[in-house]
Amino acid sequence: MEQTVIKLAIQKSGRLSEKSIELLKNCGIKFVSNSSSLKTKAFNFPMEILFLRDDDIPRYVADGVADFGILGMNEIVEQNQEVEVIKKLGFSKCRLSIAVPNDFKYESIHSLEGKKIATSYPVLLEKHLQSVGVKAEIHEISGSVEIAPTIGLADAICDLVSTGGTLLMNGLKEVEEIFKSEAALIGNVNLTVEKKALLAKWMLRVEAVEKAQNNKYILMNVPNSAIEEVCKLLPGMKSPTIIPLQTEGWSSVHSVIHEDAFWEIIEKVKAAGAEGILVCPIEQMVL
Ligand code: PRT
Ligand code: ZN
Repeated sequence: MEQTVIKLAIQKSGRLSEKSIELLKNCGIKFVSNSSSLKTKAFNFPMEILFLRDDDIPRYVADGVADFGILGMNEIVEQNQEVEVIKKLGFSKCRLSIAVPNDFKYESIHSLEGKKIATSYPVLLEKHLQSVGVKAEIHEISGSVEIAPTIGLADAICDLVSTGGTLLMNGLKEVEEIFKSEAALIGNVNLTVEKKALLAKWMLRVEAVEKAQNNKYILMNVPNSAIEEVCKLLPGMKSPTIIPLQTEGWSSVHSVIHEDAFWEIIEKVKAAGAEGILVCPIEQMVL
């Protein structure tokens, strides 16, 4: 019987490509790709990877040409194809915002009434304007949206922003954020049981990598008299591991701590008497 293989579409070249490939490699999925390949097969996981323009991914997934796809939520919602959002992936974060020239007297969204707004995201913009009861003329353009006001094509723009540098360079100010975006994994809505099982296997790895990236392995030497106090400060996966040192009266204490609480915990254990604190990255974490 032929082995089931899942087909994943990722962006061929652009802002999502590197992180999409990194996500697969961190999950231990190995494959070779070069700039001219349109598809490749993983050696050690039943997965075929298709390299496409991000705009084409929702339709390919909806049609079942690909089973899964990775792309920005902005494009997923804008295209409104029949696909399922399986998981938000936390990278390529950005926002879709309305911006106006610096000298535009902007008081509220109603300042845009009757104005011309240039965007590559007409669906998301229209939805937002409707929700706030503003009627404006939407001018759809596919690129270099930020120059539209300078060349007299529009009064305002609605475009993706990450650092804000592009707006600044073009004499524009951000006035309304209308959508928050990040990369997400989408799937076909009619997956077979076999493909769903492969998805579950892959997701177990994705989640293990995600947890590992948010946690650190910490080791420290602690005088036995301070172990109780130090252990109270360390959450660990179950409880900290304590191993006696050769030096009498001292132990090595190991634990896992969340990145967010990292510095606070280090300061506290140090104050409690811990020494020689080592912090190591974790590759995978399966709970
Ligand atoms: O060729 P293909 O169609 O595959 O790629 P593309 O040119 O359509 O997309 P690409 O690679 O530019 O972006 C892919 C996805 O990355 C987007 O759909 C978003 O989900 C995400 N992303 C994250 C961004 C940005 N940040 C971003 N800053 N996409 C575009 N930008 C642009 C923005 O349009 C503006 O021109 O960057 C500029 C603003 O950046 P700052 O940092 O100056 O604010
Ligand atoms: Zn695109």
